[in-house]
Amino acid sequence: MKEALEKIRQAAANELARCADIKELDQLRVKFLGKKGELTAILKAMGSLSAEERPKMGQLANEVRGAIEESLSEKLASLKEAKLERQLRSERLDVTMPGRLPEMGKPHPLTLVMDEIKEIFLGMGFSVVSGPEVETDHYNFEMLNIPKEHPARDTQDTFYINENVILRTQTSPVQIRTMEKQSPPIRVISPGRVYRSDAIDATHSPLFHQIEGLVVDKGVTMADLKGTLEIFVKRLYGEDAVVRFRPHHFPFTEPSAEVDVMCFSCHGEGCRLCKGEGWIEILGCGMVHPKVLQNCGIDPEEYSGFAFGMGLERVVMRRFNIDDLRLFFENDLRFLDQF
Ligand code: 2NL
Repeated sequence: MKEALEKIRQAAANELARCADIKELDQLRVKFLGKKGELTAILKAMGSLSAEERPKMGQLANEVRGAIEESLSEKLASLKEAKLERQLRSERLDVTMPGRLPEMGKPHPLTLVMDEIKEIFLGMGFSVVSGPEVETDHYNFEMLNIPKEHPARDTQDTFYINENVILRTQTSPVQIRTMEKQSPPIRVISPGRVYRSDAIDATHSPLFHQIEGLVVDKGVTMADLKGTLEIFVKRLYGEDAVVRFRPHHFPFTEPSAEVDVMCFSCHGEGCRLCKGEGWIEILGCGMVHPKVLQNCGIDPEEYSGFAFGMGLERVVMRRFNIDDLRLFFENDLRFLDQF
């Protein structure tokens, strides 16, 4: 029996030394000290010993149990420590590492210049109005004195939703709606998206942006139109910008004009930028046609007004020397990050 106890002590010491994880250690505890364990089996057999032998063996058995228990708890402590050590190593944080830079967004170049243009007109007492992009033939054409046979109304040029509903081809319908609702004096600009049934290339897009403006009051003349637009162009392009008005035709204004600014590259000589013209066209304008005023319930005998319209993309392209309009709509950050 003594040899059996010594064997258990030795076996426990060997197996504990080899044991490398906590679960396995628990299995060893059961194996050596459990109710069905090796030591318990020996204690049960103690009854067959003589009265002389029993206490000695009992003492030895207790000693072996004590030794195994002590080794088990030492081993448990060292396994736990090793586990914590591993965890600390694998979860180590380097608090000195630089932080990740937050990616800052920025305004689109079209938004940038649109805001600048709005700001110029707000500074001259205009307010900004907006309206639907899906419009009726009535507001987009009829009210603007655009005749039935006008090429702009062709299905080749305009997106038709149905016979009477279209995508607006200009932002003028917003100003028509303003004149219907508001009585003069009116000083508004209407910036926004407009649509034309064009194939996409470097200078055309089925979606682009327009800024239109409208002033209606008593005694508004062509001089007001010229003064206002000249100030606008100089604020946009610089005080030394040279402006010229050139007769034109629009169905909704009479008289009508186009506004050119002298080419800043060749100063009127003619170069590649202005295609040899010496001048660059930037907007169309005119005195609001009496029929248009009348259509909106404004008496043309009492009131007069001027209106103008310009395309935003072309202004932005010239400002930043951009040669392909498609860049505005492709969301390529290599392009957008430059502004
Ligand atoms: C251009 C020319 C223009 C207008 C737009 C307008 C609006 C109303 C009444 C009369 Cl409600 N006219 N707008 C007038 C003249 C020219 O735009 O070349 N746009 C890109």
